[in-house]
Amino acid sequence: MKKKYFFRFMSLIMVLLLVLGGCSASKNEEEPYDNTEKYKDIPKDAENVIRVGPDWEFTSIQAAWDAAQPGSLIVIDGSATYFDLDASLIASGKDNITIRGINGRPRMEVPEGEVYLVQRKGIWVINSNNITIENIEFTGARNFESKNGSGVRVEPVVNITIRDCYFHHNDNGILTSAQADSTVTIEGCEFAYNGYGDGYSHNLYIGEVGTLVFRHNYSHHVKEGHLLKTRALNNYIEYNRLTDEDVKDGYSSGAAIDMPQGGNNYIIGNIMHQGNDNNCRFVWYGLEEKVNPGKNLYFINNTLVNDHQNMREEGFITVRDDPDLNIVVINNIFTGDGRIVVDKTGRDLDGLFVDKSNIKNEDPGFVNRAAFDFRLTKDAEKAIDKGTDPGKSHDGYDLAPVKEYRHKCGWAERKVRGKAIDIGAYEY
Ligand SMILES: [Ca+2]
Repeated sequence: MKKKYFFRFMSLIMVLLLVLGGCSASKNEEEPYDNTEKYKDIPKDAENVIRVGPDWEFTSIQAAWDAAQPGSLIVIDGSATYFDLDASLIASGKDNITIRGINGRPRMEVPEGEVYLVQRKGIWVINSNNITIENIEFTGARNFESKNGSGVRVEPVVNITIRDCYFHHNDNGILTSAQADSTVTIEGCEFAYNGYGDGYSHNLYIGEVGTLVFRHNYSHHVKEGHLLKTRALNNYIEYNRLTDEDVKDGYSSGAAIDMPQGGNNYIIGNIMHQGNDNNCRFVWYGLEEKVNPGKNLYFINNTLVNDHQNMREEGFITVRDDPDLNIVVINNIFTGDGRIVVDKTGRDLDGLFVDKSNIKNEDPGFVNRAAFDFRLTKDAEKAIDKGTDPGKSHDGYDLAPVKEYRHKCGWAERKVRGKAIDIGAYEY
């Protein structure tokens, strides 16, 4: 073989080995989701950019807001931490503004023991419409009187998007007011170690808004409150990881999802876990007196794992006592003790809801249950190709999952492989 051809041949072999090696590595290890590239720098085509940072024209977020106009992009240098006054913001007087961390994730912090909060409400108080907040960390929002300090407090405004943010060690991560014509969109965020500990503050608490869209978030380790509490009329809760994990120092959720007013709720492709302690509920629907007009609960392709040892009489899903409820439960894995759907009085609703292709009280074979990796192994025969096409909701929403949660705070496309859709939040 001529030298030139020999080298070409050898390079081809090397490429093949790399490709094959790459495939076998990704089969068993979940590659961490990474979006740092997205927030590296100011986009080249961005107009009306206002910069905050130690080396830029503004050092406080509020000063940057005051200089902004509708349509502005406020960027915050992520190489710094911003404390108290420099961190705080009352967003009011103008709409349609994006605030984004770049060059790392900037941290807005109220140091421990201090009580500095805007209007005693939050590190940021949003009183403007159509605001987008991206890639910011909020920590230390405590109000020792109301016990309701929030990383971000949203007043009655129309539409807010909060993306790729991290909320930890606040009374509430996010707390929003009621606003019927508003859509609250929260995606790619992490919530951890929030909650005062009295059960009235939560990793996040959405008021009575029109619609909540909650996608590929990771909510875990809340103190006594819920991993997600929402009073929205319509809730699209898709492809999230809502897990208690190891229960210690009182960080244990009351419920994974509490929807006290019920509504039209689409819960698709989520992973949920409850640990072994007193609080062991997964989903509450419409258990308060005031309820939303919608009576539809779609629970599709979720994976729930209950590590509580004494929950046989409890329900994975607890709903109010109402014969008009439309409860549709398809393609879910329920691992551990518990009935699937019970009402508030503890009555088992078996036979009174749509119940198709669910795995009940069994472990179908997860990649690593102890490490909360609930993807399927090849031995998960009861789950693989055993799902049912969930079809559409009463209002035409496509119920089949199109994504999967990727740790952490990310997602990947979900395509049906094999003969049919798999049961649970992951397609093998
Ligand atoms: Ca399949």
